[in-house]
Amino acid sequence: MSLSQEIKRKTIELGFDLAGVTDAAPIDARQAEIFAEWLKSGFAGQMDYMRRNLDKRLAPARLLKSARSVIVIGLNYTLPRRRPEPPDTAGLAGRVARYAQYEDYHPFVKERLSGLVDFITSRAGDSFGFKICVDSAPLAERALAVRAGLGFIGKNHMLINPELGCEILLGEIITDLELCPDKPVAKLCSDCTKCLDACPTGALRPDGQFDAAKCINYLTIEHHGPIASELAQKMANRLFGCDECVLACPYQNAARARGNEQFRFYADRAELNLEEVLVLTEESFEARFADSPIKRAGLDGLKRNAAICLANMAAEP
Ligand code: B12
Ligand code: SF4
Ligand code: SF4
Repeated sequence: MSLSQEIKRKTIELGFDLAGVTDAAPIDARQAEIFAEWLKSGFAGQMDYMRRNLDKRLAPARLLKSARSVIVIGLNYTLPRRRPEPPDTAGLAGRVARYAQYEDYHPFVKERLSGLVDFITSRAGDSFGFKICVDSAPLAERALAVRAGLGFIGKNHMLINPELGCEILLGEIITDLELCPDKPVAKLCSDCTKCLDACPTGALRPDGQFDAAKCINYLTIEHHGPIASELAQKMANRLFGCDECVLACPYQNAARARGNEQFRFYADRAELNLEEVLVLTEESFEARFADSPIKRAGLDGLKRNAAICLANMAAEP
């Protein structure tokens, strides 16, 4: 068995659902262009970090000089089929995006990728260079995942695996080891438009661009300050994030439930009581969400979202 095959087998043993390898070449010119157009159109909203380190984002070798290969992993976060009912929120439920019903995936994925580095060391010695990336590194993760054969990019802009659907979190090890690259998957959306039809705000534009500044994930998690009223109304009772374009996708509907039991799921984070959110203190917020992606919104952001959800509920006929 080649080192690349051994690494992919070990990746699955470590609890990931997908693994692939690509070379460390920069992402192709068309995708770099998509990225530049996206920034120019103002679709990044207040996410200034997306404008920084652009050279690195488009070329793994800018993150690790000696880079030759990138190992890309996928972690399935489809909800467990059998799960406890969320607690009763007395008609005051604020909905939480599905990835945030699990523990924070960043440390979870990083820890297991470190385990994979240990395994590679046991096979190839300790003289290789590597860099572990999960989400926050300036790296075009979806573009690399396509190249590593994990799936294709759908009209909902998600990396979609034909068997596992869209609910896949990504992580990478950039390394100077020469590994055997996988081939991209050729599957497409054809004439389906279900995700575009399902998007409440028009963030998924008919011209194929993604206006992140209108996406409810952006508004409820990344955006600071007030939310424009026409967008706030479209949040309905979405307190943190949104999954509509993912759940509308036929590939997601056919997906298997999560495979990794160690990735902790919290049934009591599916919906939060909005009035309880409004009375959280910094201490109670920290204590409740220390291991949750929800902390990313910050206490002020979460309270702003809760107030909008309550106003939307009060305005319902
Ligand atoms: C900024 C960001 C956001 C922003 C903007 C999202 C966006 N679509 O750009 C906001 C806050 C809105 C967001 C939301 C979500 N995010 Co986010 N986000 C990121 C982040 C940090 C950067 C993404 C980025 O570069 N955007 C800029 C655009 C231009 O790039 P892009 O969409 O990746 O597109 C590139 C390629 O897809 C390619 N491409 C584009 N079109 C096409 C078409 C074809 C045919 C091909 C081949 C290639 C291609 O070119 C582009 C340039 O390289 C990444 C992590 C990372 N470091 O990459 C996570 C990431 C993309 N997010 C992720 C997730 C899970 C989400 C949410 C599902 C959260 C949730 N609710 O559960 C939503 C999904 C919203 C959506 N439909 O995209 C996952 C995606 C996993 C997957 N299966 O795709 C990532 C990879 C994080 C991770 N490590 O798992 N996110
Ligand atoms: S996550 Fe929601 S708001 Fe964002 S693009 Fe998808 S459907 Fe639209
Ligand atoms: S819903 Fe349809 S158009 Fe959208 S990503 Fe899925 S298959 Fe593609």
